[in-house]
Amino acid sequence: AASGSVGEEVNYEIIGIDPGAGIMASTNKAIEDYELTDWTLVEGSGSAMTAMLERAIQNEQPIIITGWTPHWMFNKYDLKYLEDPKKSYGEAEEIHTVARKGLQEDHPTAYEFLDRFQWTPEDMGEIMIAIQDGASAEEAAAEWAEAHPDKVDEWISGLSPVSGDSIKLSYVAWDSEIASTNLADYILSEKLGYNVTSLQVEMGPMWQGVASGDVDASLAAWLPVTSAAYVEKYKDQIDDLGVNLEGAKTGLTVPAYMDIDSIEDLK
Ligand code: PBE
Repeated sequence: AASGSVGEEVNYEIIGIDPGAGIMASTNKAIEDYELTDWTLVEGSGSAMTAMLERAIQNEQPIIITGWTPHWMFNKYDLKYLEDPKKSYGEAEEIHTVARKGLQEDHPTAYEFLDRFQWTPEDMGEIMIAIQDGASAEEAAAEWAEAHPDKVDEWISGLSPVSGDSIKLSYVAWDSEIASTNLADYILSEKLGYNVTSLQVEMGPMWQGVASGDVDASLAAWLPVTSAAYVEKYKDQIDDLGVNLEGAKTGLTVPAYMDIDSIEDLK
């Protein structure tokens, strides 16, 4: 396609998600880096974005979205990332678990589990696809845990269960974090005896909650690029427990049938 036509076909709109998400900041950076002055990044939510993607694909229409992996949409649809030669979205991302200061002393069993917890994009994908196929997030997480006792044992072996201590997790309603947080919630409550509350919040409050100590932990810290603004702001007030998933990625995403390959083609 001639380069100008893609913009006209999609009304110069990139379909985004919740305004606080890191991928929105990266996309605004891409708009600057690639001088996409005519383009608008449309705010919404992860679920509104995937609904629009589904509709576009059913009609074989063009659409440009803010995509990330792990995400079930890459399993369900034939999608491609647009190349990003200027690295507006960075390189590979990893997802870290962050905790409030003092969690290790106050709840050593929960802390040790959260510190050990690490899985793969394929593992996370199994829960996301089960949810997409109609299971509730709680059911999908419980079924995954019961189907992978070897992995769960690695995370909890030798830990002493507690009797009903409270733990608060927080997460944003992105499909990847719905999967990880529901699994951690299940293991902490069913295998380790905690009374777990998983709070669904916006991204700013999620970081602020861990930094202030109102929340014990979050499994949703995408690094180094996606959460950079929050890490910069709160790094001295949180405890970074390290990677829980390697091989994540963010970027502009289109259906494979679209005749463009690079963000540069949008100019
Ligand atoms: N995401 C999924 C998040 C992190 C997890 C890529 C939508 C973001 O901040 O953009």
